[in-house]
Amino acid sequence: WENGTPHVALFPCAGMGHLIPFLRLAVELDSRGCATTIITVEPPVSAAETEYLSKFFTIFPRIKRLEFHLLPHKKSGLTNNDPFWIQTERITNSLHLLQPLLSTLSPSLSSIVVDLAVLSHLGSTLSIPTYLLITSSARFFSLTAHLSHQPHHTNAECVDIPVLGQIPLSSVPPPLLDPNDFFADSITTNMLSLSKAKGALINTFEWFEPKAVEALRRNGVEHILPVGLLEPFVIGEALNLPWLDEQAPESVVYISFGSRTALPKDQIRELAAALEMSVCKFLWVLKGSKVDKEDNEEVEAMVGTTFLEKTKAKGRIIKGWVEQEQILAHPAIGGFISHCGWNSVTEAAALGVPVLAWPTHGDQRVNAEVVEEIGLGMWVKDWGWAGERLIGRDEIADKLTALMGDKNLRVTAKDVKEKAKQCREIGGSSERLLQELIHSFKS
Ligand code: BUP
Repeated sequence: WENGTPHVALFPCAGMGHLIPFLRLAVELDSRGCATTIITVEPPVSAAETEYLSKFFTIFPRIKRLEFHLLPHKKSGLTNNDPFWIQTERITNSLHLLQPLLSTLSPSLSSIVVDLAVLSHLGSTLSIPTYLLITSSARFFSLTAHLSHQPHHTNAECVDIPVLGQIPLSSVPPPLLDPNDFFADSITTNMLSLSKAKGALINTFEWFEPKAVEALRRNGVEHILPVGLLEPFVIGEALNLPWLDEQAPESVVYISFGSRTALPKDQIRELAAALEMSVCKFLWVLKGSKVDKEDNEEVEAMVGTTFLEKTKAKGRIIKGWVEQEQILAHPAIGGFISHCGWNSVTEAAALGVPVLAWPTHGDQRVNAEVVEEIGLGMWVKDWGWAGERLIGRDEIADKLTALMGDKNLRVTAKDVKEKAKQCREIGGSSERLLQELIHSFKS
């Protein structure tokens, strides 16, 4: 690295949904002349994280890796049963070991971009500018900002956020309303420390979430940087799915519930039955457990051999990691049944793929509201949170037909794609913010 090159460290917490946007940002900074270091927590929770990181550093040798070895998990009095949130708790308990590690970096750091979960601990100890990268929607960030400052500002039906409007209580993840839950505690503590951050980067763009971005700015979160949609990169080989290549344009629905959601077994069966009933072709990424290392069940046992026999010509099920962004970019894909993890939403938006939102937990119902409002997709609100009720095969098949047959949705989804592209072009709203950010790293 040349003298005077700004050096930025990026610090994602747990899970692919956090790692991927941080790595995308790292590539964006690297390609614009920043020296870049990724802090990787050791050991990661999932095999996907280990494998993805190893490929990443081979493909981008200029980006450096700083391994941060965690202390064993210390149980607190808070409720925390999610392996990825347990990892986050473990990270926060180990943070005092990070600072000495950071001071060994050369050239010394000009800035650090961190996940929200570590802001309150880290922000006060570091003497360099600290930025956040928010891995959810501006809408969800707005909601957490509001609830952290006005926890009692909810009524039986909704949370009323100035400028943004109402978010129904049914969209707020229940753990966020439980002060004894680690999720709520972490979000509140860190949101109350927002002044420690010089700015909050969000993987969204002004046109996509105008009210939420404005609400954040007007409700006291001043330095909001909607720099998205962050550009994906190719990590593996080119997509090798000959079956998909043979399908007609926009005829296949892609189904995925993200890297950390396994649908209940009976729900998997109903979804399979719906696919069998439907005339629609499908490509389904199936998961049997929250953490991939524990996912040992064979596809046959999960959906039945009869289903596989009967749907041989019209669909494929894949277990394990796929290149989702490349699949969504494939001309044969015409719809996406998605849990609405924010990265999946941004990928559908960037590629103009209509979404049938099927949120399961966390920020996903709030993200589904964004999808519906902008016209990128449809959503059956009363399907509820995962496991709340069994969604029957007829209902799913009906919605799938509606998704794949909705010509207007295809048109609006393509418009979203065009708008996403424009804001990343020179002079576009996101590109301008990214350039300003890099300029501030240099000064
Ligand atoms: Br599964 C899977 N391949 O097989 P989300 C996911 N992905 O590329 P999540 C693959 O992981 P959080 C696979 O494209 C997206 O970039 C996908 O992030 C990619 O959901 C990312 O969509 C998944 O935000 O994370 O995994 O539930 O809970 O943090 O939202």
